[in-house]
Amino acid sequence: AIAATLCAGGVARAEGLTVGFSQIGSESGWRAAETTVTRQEAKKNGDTVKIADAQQKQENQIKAIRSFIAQGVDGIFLAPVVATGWTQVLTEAKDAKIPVILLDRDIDPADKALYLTAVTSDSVHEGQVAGDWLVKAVGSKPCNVVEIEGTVGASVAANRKKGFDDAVAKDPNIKIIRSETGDFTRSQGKQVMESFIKSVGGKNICAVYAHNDDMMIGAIQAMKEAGLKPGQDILTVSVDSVPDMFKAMMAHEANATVELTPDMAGPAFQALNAYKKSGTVPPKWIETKSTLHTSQDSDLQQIYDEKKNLGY
Ligand code: GYE
Repeated sequence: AIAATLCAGGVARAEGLTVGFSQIGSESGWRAAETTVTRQEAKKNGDTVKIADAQQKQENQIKAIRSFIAQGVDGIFLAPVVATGWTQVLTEAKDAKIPVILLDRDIDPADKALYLTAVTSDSVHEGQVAGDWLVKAVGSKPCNVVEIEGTVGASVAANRKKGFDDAVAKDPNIKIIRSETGDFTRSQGKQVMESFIKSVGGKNICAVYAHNDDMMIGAIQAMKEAGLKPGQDILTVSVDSVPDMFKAMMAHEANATVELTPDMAGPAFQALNAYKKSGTVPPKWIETKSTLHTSQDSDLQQIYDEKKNLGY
């Protein structure tokens, strides 16, 4: 056992790290994939990850973080369900000298002293990419948009709304006529779309913007059940690029999705290892890419297959 921990020169090799990950839950296909990829990345790095599923509740996340602190983990990954209310518990982690890395969502107030780095996309930009796509797709005709928002209080929901609003505000033809939360889930996305169709009439809706693909997949179901043709009569644009969205685009039932990698943990493990083992301080923000895919692309099947191999 001792030999295994020695390098060629007889110098002790640093043992793998133990990381506690306070995960939000499994509300979307994207998040389930993020959890899977986190496990894979821990294994690849020779690290250990303990994952606590908070079932969408901040109080459960706070309990999990306190438990990780009590266990003396080497680092904590946190995907904050909502943006506010973290100062106290993150100060406790800081006092215990346990670095915290934010995954996929931000905190507010953005007290940068409370975490080592944040691995996230630019979620305002994601909304802009979605909005810019819609402006082009709509052309010069009037277009009533309904919006299905993510979890109330989550940084990404506020940001995806802002980016989209800014982009479509440039086009006087486009009007956002309804906006409601679907909490990032398929079932609520479907319910919200049903209520939009009821209140404004399917024929009066020109496009749907959903803050994630799962809600859009629910909305597509609602449109089909109401006898509408999503992807044709009603344009769709959403965020994540889960495999099922590629299926929907290949079936011409959806139009566009902004891709978000579920691999937030890879860069997080790298940053934590470099910090713990050589004191390297990472930048405060490690930004992941946002790529647009549309139903007109020729590589949809290929990307679907790649995603399926990745952890989805
Ligand atoms: O887009 C959505 C998930 O925080 C970026 O949360 C993440 C979002 C993701 O539930 O599907």
